[in-house]
Amino acid sequence: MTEKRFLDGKILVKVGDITEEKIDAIVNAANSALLGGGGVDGAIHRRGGAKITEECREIRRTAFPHGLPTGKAVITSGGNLPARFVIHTVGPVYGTNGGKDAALLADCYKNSLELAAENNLRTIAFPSISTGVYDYPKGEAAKVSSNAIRDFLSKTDVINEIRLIFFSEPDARLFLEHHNLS
Ligand code: AR6
Repeated sequence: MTEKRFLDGKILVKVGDITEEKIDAIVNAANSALLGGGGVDGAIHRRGGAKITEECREIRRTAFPHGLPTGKAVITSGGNLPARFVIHTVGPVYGTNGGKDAALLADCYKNSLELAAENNLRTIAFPSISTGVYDYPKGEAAKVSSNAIRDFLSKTDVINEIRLIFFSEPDARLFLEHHNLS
């Protein structure tokens, strides 16, 4: 699949491994413990190294002793990754939030983008949050994420580029069939 751009070129849709993105920030689909796990979270902590995990531990200790709530986002350095920073957010476990899955997934995108903008970061890459272990249907997630991103870009111009990184070609195609970017 060739890469696709939307919204005046500000959004790039591509297939790849997010840990290889050379960019201001990549977003991690974490869990509330913030100490690593499987999927993209495991890959980011593995490649990023102990510095990221240490910073996460400190965030837990000082700000979120009971864990990062679903939908919220925090930032650490990028450790050994090509990305300068990692923004960690916790997606909803699909079907366990009393009908609030979509609102919580939208919060992940909105809060991650706001945190990037607050830190004067211009470029950010997202994985498809919650669509792995957390079981969010990929077509529905495409609608929610694209709406949240479009809303954010309509309000601020701090962010120059948002890359949406899909781990497989079928996942990227599914996004392209369901998004609301154009
Ligand atoms: N680059 C880009 N996308 C990836 C990569 C990668 N390196 N690896 C996986 N994906 P998941 P979740 C895709 O399960 O559903 C973890 O154990 C993957 O194909 O990583 O939010 C955490 O610790 C899928 O489309 O995250 C949490 O406990 C998407 O990333 C829990 O899983 C998200 O899949 C979070 O579950």
